[in-house]
Amino acid sequence: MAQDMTLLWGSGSPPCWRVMIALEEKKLQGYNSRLLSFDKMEHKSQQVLDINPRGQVPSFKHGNVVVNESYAACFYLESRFKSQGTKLIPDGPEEQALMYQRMFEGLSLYDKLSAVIFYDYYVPEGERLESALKRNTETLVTELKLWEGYLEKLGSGSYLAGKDFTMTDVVVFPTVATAFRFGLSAGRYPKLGAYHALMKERPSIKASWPPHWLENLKGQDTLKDI
Ligand SMILES: N[C@@H](CCC(=O)N[C@@H](CS)C(=O)NCC(=O)O)C(=O)O
Repeated sequence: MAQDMTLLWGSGSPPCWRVMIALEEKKLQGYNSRLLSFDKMEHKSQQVLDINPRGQVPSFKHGNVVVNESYAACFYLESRFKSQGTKLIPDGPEEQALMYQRMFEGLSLYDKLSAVIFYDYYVPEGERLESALKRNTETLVTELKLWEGYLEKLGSGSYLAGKDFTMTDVVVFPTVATAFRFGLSAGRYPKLGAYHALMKERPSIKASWPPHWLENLKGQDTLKDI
């Protein structure tokens, strides 16, 4: 079944990683996996543009179905392979509401994290301001504390939307892992640290861990003091 699926992806890209985790959880190993190089601008190649006119990854195709947005691809896989692998959307209305709430809040976390760790990438040299980066960092700290509080409330050993692993973990974990890769301290954020450690043991996470993180075990220290 998975042979008619193609995923074009980049190492360390949280949106790509979401789709890879979903594919693993839904037991769809064996898909055509094409790792592209951002350095070589392969995400702007014709191969990508043919599927995704934005020239972005993930670019995902299943048979004739193209679904590139990472959240959309994850929902598509869950709905198409509902009874296969891990059930990612709980049945209970309250559990479902929390799952949706947290997964979309995850986009705020991702934006706020990106505004700090990719500040130099997004803002041209002449337009960078220390005050802006400081403000972005404060905004990120507020956001991280919110997530720390959510996990605290759920109790130890919890996932992001409750006691069970859900779609929220599929889409938000890559952002949490990226924060730690950029030096976030598990000492300052112990609940997020414990969640990160718990998730690192999960087979779908191990199988999809960014290859360049494995090659170079040491990440950046951008967030070490926040
Ligand atoms: N909203 C998209 C975002 C995809 C995205 O931003 N991909 C990045 C890699 S993390 C990319 O391809 N950037 C290159 C570009 O925008 O030119 C999704 O969630 O799939």
